[in-house]
This record gives sequence, C-alpha cells and structure tokens, in this order.
Amino acid sequence: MTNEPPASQTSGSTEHYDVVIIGAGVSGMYAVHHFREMGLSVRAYDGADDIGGTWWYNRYPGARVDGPGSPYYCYTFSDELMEEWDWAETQSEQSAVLEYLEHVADRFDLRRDIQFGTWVKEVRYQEASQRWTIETDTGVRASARFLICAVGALSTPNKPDIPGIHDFAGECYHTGHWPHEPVSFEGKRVAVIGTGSSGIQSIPEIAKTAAHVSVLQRTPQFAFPAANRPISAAEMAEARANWAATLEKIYAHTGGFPCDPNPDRSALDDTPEEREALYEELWQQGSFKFFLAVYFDIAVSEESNKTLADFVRGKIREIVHDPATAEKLMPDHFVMTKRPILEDGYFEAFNRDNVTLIDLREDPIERFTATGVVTESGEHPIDMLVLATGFDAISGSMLRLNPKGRGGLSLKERWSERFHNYLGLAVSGFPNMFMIHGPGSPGVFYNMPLGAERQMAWIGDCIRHLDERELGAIEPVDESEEAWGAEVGAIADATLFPRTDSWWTGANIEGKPRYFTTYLIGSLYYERLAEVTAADYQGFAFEPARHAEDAGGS
Ligand code: NA7
Repeated sequence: MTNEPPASQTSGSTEHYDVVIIGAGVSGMYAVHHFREMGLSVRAYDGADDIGGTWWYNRYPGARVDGPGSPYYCYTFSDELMEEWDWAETQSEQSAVLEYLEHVADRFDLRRDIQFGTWVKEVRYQEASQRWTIETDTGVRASARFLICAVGALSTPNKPDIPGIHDFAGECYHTGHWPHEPVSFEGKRVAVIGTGSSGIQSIPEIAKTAAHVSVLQRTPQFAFPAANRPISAAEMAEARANWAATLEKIYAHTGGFPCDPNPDRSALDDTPEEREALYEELWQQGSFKFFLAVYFDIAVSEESNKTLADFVRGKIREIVHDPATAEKLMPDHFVMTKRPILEDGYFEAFNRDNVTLIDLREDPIERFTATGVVTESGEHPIDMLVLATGFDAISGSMLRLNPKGRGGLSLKERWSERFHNYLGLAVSGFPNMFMIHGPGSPGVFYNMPLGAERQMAWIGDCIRHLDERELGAIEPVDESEEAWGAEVGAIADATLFPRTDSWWTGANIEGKPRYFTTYLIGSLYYERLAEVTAADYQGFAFEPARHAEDAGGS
C-alpha cells in the first residue's frame, strides 16, 4: 500500500479504507468478499436495511427471476455454495433469491463490512491525495483509494410525472420499491401502469384477489411462457455432479449461461412449416431458452424477426377471447428488441371479468384525481395505483450517485451527451473509479452475478498491477473511450436493438441521451478485458503514487 493514511483507520471524523463500495446488492456483496480476500480493507454502504439490492426492493407479487433461471443465476466463486444450496424452482421467486443472498452474506460474514440504512450523498475525487471521499446522509465521512460503484443497472425507479398523480389519495406503490408489509388487493379497484416484466408478472397475481384491475398500457408487449417448474433433487444432484463442465460452458456462452450457441441457421433457411414447428416446440417448452435456442438472426434481420413476431401475435389472438382486447394487446415493434418477457397467465388474465385493458395510445391519461384516473374516455375510480413503470436503467443510478471527478467535474456533466466509458468499467476524469454493470459493459445482457464476479476479477488484477508498480491512479484516456463507444455501437448497429424505443436505449426517460449502450457479446467482452490486461492496460493513463507528505498530508 502506498498512500497514507493507512487503510481502515480513522483520522478526525473520517474513516479510511482501501476500497469503498456503493451498493450491497448482488454485485456489491461480491465486491466485499473479493477485495477482502485480496487483503484490502473494504466498506460498503447501502440505503436499504439489509443486503440484496434489486432483490431487496422488488417484492411485488409475482416477482421472479426472468432470465434462464435457477440453478444458474448464482455466484460461481465458491463450489461449497453450489454444494449446499438447493434451488426449488427454475424461475425462483424474489424471496428465494433473497434467501440465497442472505445465506451468502452469513456464510462469508459479509455484513460486518457493510453499513446499511446509509445513503451516500457526496462522492468526490481528491486529486492531491489520489483518494475518493464520501459523505453519507447519516454523517459518515470516509475515504478510499478505490471506488466501486455497484449501484445497480435497474435500481433507480422511473416515476411518471402525470398531472395530479400526487393528489391521488389511495394506496400507491412502485414495483421497484414495494413495501415489506403484505399488500392486500382484496376487494380493491387497482390500476396498474406499465406492461414490462414487472407489470406482466404482477397483473395476473393482483387479479386473483382484486375487485377490479385496470391495466394502463402504453406499449403492447411480446411475452413468452415462463414455464416455471420445480427443480427435483435428482436435477440438483446432476447440476452439482457436472458443475465443472457447466462452468466451462457458462464462461464460453455469450450471455453467461450453460447453453449452446443459438443454431447457426436463419429463420429464412427453413420453410414456413419448419419455422412454425420450431416456434411451437419452443413455445410449448417455454422459458428463456426460447431466445437462446431460436434462429440466430431473429434480432438481426427484419424479415426473420417478422416470422417470430407473427407467431407470437397469433398466440395472443388464440389466448385472449375478446378480439378487440386481443388487438389492443398486439405488439408492433421488432420482437426481442425490448427486454424479452416471461409470463405466467398474463394474456389469460384478460379473459377474467375483473380485468380491463386501457390502451393509452387511443385513450391517454389526462390526470389523476384523489379517487381515480381520468383518461380521455372518462374517469376510472380506483383504490390503489401500482406503478410498474420501470427504471432509469443502466446509467441512471450512476447519475443519481453523480460522483465528482478531477477538477470537481460531475458525472452528470461528463455524461450530458454520451455515457463516455472504457471497457464499461472506467471513465476518464474519474481515476480509480470502477462501475459494475454500467454502460459499455454486457450488464443486463449477461448472467449478472457472474458478470459481477468477472468484472471484479479484472478490477482486482488492476489494483494489484497498480500496487506492484507503486502507481497511485488509473483512468482511461479519451481516445480509448471513443474507440470503445464505437465498438459497442458497431456491435449493436448490426442488430435491430437500437431501432426500438426501450430502456436499453434510454428512450423511457425524457431527456436522456438515446442510444444503445450495452456490449452485446458477453463472451467477447471478457476476451477484450483480458487483451487489455495482457497489453499492460492499454488505453489507460497512470499516475505514480503520491505519498501523503507529497500530497500535503490530506
Ligand atoms: P420496464 O420494462 O421499463 O417497463 C415499464 C413499463 O411502464 C413499460 O410498459 C412502459 O411503457 C410503461 N411506462 C413507463 N412510463 C410510463 C408512463 N409515463 N405512462 C405509461 N406507461 C409508462 O420496467 P419493468 O420494471 O417492467 O422491468 C424492468 C426490468 O426489471 C426487467 O427487465 C426485469 O429484468 C426486471 P413503454 O414500453 O415505455 O411505452
């Protein structure tokens, strides 16, 4: 260690660490473990009262893992964890994932280095001492050589600013900030705004007991059968027996799951009958495998895309009895270019007498009153409003943290037009700051616990590199950020993803720079990180370590 004061000590009212971690969700928890194992002193801060991040907050009814699922949405750093943890279902419930994370926190004694109920309100780089300083809403002041922003890609709720919404006097909940106490829908008239994953997971659950559910839909969605099922003891045993081979497959896969690559076949290579047969087989089988086993060019070719979109539109028409409602549910964007959604009884919910669809494109919301929502067609009295309106995703939580880098420049200023970054990890002007799952990384397109582990491994190696060479600061040069932005953009532009308005492109947040920021090929991304390491951290600039006396003893 070079910079003074020494780690994990207190001078005046400031605590000093090697590494400060913001966030104690899946990524922040692993950061605590990883850097502690390296012998560094660490402190994590989280506004919540316990670990879990997204799994702590998203307690809405029906919340489940909606990716390829258990038992592979998990940490891989400890074989013992795989040995001792049983997953009950393929699409684990929120509570099951949180129990797993609590087990991890207990097993590795993570909580002793995490301060809960603490919101970090000021984060500033001190050029003289080459340290980050933070201040929290509880009056804590701390400094660290390295800042790890594990703030979550989907953790800053998007709350729509609709006229009168604050006048609504009934219960109002955002799915991403759901209360910890049970919420009863019994006998209530509920309006749900939003039909993304959270709306589509929660609507069928709410409809089971509510007197009435009004679904306020802005954009109809493609959704696929979740096909959740129990995981048997034999299946868990098999997963454990094959764990080493499975890990190899996971590492090689573009999304970080133990799946084969998509077939090397275009949808247009098959006859309409062959295509229909494949789509039907995948639909019956359900789960995220649909997207991982379908033709490779669904998200690339407009024509191929249309074949699957038409298939799903046909399914919606089959499931929903009322033709007028079915037509309102018909999505018209490229399928898979908004976050693919797994559903369980969503389309069927519209066959219930107590569920009504309000198509906001035809019948927009005018305002809220104390007792209801007024759309162009009239007032709908409600007792409860559920905002399933999503998040300021990917970059939103970094902007909310808004660290101040060199010269006091804020991230908001630096990112006013583009989310400049290198490797999805670092930003020039913000030395020794690392982002997890930020823009420019595979983030939400990758198995997120695994992505956090792999990004943390790279950062850990980078810290060792600095220490071995007595370097005090690392940050990307502007040219490498530009080249990285171009690389991310070129991969995305070969697909249909940037052509649809979605939270992937920032289109759900007014005024946000609108473009696709995710590195789409996860496996290639980690090769690129390794290349940069092997080339002595090419694209980065370094500063020698300044000792406290040189820095004026700060
Ligand atoms: P999403 O996928 O961003 O969905 C939000 C939904 O809310 C979506 O249907 C939006 O319509 C709708 N929305 C947002 N703002 C408004 C306003 N002002 N008026 C009407 N409708 C609105 O968020 P989720 O929470 O469902 O899912 C996010 C991820 O969390 C998901 O991928 C899972 O991994 C977990 P739009 O499509 O923008 O027209």
